[in-house]
Amino acid sequence: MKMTFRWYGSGRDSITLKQIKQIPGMSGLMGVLDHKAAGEVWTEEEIRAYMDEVHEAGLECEVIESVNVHEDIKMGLPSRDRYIENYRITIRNLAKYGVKVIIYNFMPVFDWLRTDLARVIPEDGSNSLYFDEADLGDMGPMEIVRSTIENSNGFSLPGWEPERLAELETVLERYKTITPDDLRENYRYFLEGIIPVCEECGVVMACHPDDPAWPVFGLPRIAHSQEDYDKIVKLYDSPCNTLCLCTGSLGSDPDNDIPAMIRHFGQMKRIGAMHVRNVKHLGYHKFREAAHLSSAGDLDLYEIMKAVHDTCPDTYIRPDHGRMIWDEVGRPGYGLYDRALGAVYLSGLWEAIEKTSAR
Ligand code: DNO
Repeated sequence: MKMTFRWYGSGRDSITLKQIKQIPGMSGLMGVLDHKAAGEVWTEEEIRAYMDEVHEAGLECEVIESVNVHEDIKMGLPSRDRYIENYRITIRNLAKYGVKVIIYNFMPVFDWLRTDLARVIPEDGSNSLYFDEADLGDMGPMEIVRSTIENSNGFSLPGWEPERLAELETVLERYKTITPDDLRENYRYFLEGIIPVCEECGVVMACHPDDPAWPVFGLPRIAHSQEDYDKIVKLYDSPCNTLCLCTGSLGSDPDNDIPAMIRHFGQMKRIGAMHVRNVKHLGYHKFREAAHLSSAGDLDLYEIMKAVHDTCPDTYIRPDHGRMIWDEVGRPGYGLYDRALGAVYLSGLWEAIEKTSAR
């Protein structure tokens, strides 16, 4: 297992590489070129500059996140071939700089979605990302986009890049005629275009789940349950077609048994990376993000780490979103303190599991 951290790049993150390096047990990053629009080529020069900086800080970067898939690919428009070609070039460029896993998603329009980015947790006065479908009912997509961007403390949020959302109304309209099966077929076409390139250059694609783990605004969503992922891995049968098992995204639906899902896909060798965090269920389609500790939420992090240890021990993990604690101001979900606590807690669980299983 390699413990990693998400970092957005100099000038785009409230956190420095030095701070990340000082978190015990941190091997490197799940990196991102935050300024890239979906469909654009990530050039060698841009990748090299990011990697040089990371390596100088004594960190690795074998995982890259959010190489976003252009909406035309998801919608199956004729222009998709151009964007798939760009994606292939990006995969090759990333491979040249040591990238082994690319985390992406195939969610129409929205990446993750929340109705409050800083909901105060009454027990301790910290705050975290929160979702209540009842609040969404009053809002509508345009309004949620506005409020999410306005409340992000001046930072861009992954998946909420302004240029991606510029044509929102047109795109939402187009999706009305696209069924989940259509979306899956478009997904197959995409995988047929890119997986052979991954096989050639030793890169694994890891599909991030829908977050929250159910359809929103009537948009088709096809990656939020074990059944969904069974279909996805069959769309293109290759060890390079894997999932990024995000415990908090999938765990927003109490019907998803996360340790069982890890064992299922881990045994199949189809887990390319893990995002690990806890979630507290508050009612129907209502939850908030919690501290990583099992007792702080509804997921059993010991069972989660045990399942990883037993079935995919070589995977990459990052502590996913954290709460905002100790008066930190930063990108919602991506502060330093709570994610650092999460990383060390998960490393502690790992050490205990390793030592007891070696006996
Ligand atoms: C949210 C992140 C996601 C993830 C993308 C990958 O905070 O986990 O934005 O990086 O879905 O494409």
